[in-house]
Amino acid sequence: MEAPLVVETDPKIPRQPLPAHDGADFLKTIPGFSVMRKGGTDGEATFRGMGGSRLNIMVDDQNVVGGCSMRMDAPTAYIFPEIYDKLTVIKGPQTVQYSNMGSAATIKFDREPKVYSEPGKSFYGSLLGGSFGRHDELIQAEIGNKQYYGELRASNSQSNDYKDGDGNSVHSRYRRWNAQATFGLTPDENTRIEFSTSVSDGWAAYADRAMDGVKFLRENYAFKAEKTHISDLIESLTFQASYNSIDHIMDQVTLRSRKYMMMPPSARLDHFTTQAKLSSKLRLEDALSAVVGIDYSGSTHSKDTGGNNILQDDSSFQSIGAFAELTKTLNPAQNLIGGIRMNAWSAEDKRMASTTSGQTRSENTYNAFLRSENALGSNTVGYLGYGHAERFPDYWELISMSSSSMGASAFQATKKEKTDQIDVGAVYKNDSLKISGSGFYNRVDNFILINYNGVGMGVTGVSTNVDAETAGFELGAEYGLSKQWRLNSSLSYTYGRDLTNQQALAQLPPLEGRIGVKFDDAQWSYGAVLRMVAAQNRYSTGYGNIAGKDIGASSSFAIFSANVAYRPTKTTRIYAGVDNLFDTTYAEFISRSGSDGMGSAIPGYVQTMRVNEPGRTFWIKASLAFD
Ligand SMILES: [Cu+2]
Repeated sequence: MEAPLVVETDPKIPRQPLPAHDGADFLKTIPGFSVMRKGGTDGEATFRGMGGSRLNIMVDDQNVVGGCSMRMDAPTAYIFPEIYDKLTVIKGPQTVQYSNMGSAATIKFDREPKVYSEPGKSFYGSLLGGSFGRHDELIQAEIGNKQYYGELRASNSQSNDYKDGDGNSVHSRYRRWNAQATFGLTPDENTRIEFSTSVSDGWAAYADRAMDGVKFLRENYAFKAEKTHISDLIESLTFQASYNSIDHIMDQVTLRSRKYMMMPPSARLDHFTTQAKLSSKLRLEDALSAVVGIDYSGSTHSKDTGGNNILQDDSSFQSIGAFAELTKTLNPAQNLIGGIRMNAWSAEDKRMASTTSGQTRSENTYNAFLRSENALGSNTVGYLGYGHAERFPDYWELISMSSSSMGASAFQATKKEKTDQIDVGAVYKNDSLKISGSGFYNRVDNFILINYNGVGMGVTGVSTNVDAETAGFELGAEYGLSKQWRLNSSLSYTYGRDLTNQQALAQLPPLEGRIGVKFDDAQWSYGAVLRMVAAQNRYSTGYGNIAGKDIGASSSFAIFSANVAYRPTKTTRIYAGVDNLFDTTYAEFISRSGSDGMGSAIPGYVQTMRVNEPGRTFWIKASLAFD
């Protein structure tokens, strides 16, 4: 963490433990994030215990939205971190620039297209091999000159079932591939017009449910035009538009022997999303700048009725928003940043069998924040902010989780969620020591809590509104013992309470700490990481979010991992590591139950309380870059 509020990192640098080739596993290496495990990939990321649409997850400023009504595909399932150039996490409701404002955090995976002053080309490639038949391949090629540029990025990742620390195979094999192409025109220094397209697909076995994902086809088209240095007032004007489609099929046939004759053998679900945004950076005075804009997003979800492959719409959502975010420099040591956003939402229930079939609901949401960033002496920067974020319920909360066992729909009854949050933090830096801390407290009115108790045939969970509060912190320290030796550590915790039901707020991860040591002489480096997680005894069985629920207490664990890296030339890197060296058997508190969703084992696999994490894993990775 370089700044107290914003975490930035380079997704091309390997992480430990080795992430699956998806965004959630990658985020897990950042303090404050946890991942709910479902199998080998497609885990659900949460930040400070908040997941789903409380996290605004974007690639190149577009929202990615999964298609599965059973939440097989979190947005991060379609994000392959290594093909992006930069990952940014903005903690708390402390920006209003992006549509579907995330009340807990804003997470951006971005490409940074090269600017060419003369003809050039570059290439980056990496190969990875690991235990359990894991192998990843990735290429990125760029070419351009003063007038145009082009990019190709492609990746493939595959793994067999992994084994947990007890040596039991987990139903978790997967494959994902992705290809994307970008073409840009730069007719002059201040103009950029860019077209991009990407396609990805894959399949994944799940250890926590009765079905597996056999198709996750995503197609994406995006257009972006940007003009900079227009006048003294208008620093830039940007227009962007995108189209996304997800075609998802899950079944209980392809990756396992069929078990439930009363269930449809397969289900198909499609999600189409269009987004557009016009924004401008303004310089109002020397010490006052602004970003203002309007945006639109619309989506339609459809599913087949019982495995017949005939798609019918079950819902549509629209939102139109406007925002302004201002930065005022009061003096060299203090900036004030504030913003407001308004969105007009509407949603239609298009399900045939629903007590609210054909009904529409329309509602506005309002967001605002204000924060002060201060230099506190020469080595310390700090901030204090307040944010108010209103969140319209998402597809899963309004449609997937809206029918009670009595058949009544919560489509109209589920209220929008309102978060009021205080964020505070500071970073201290000198030559050998860096200490950072961030903390928060919030009160959430109408927190959308999913109640999975009393589920029946065809009912998974029901959206309810409760009042809740959470508070927590992330701390980090890095100390240089010498030029070559560095120590680092982090600690994170979130406490939460459901004030309506007078119980623990569900799905909050326990206290977690990490200690790392690294030796680096510029050619060779050696590192080791100890990750320690406390037991979680605060839980509310049967309550949770759109992706999972509490199933009981969890035990503490400590996992030791080690790595070595070698740089034979300036552009070649070879990394190797062993994760979970002592082959410990463990599971994360928020992970899904290790049964088939009907309370019994998947045929041929051992049933565990939760989906266990991988046991000892060896991996080696090589990357090569040249211009
Ligand atoms: Cu699915």
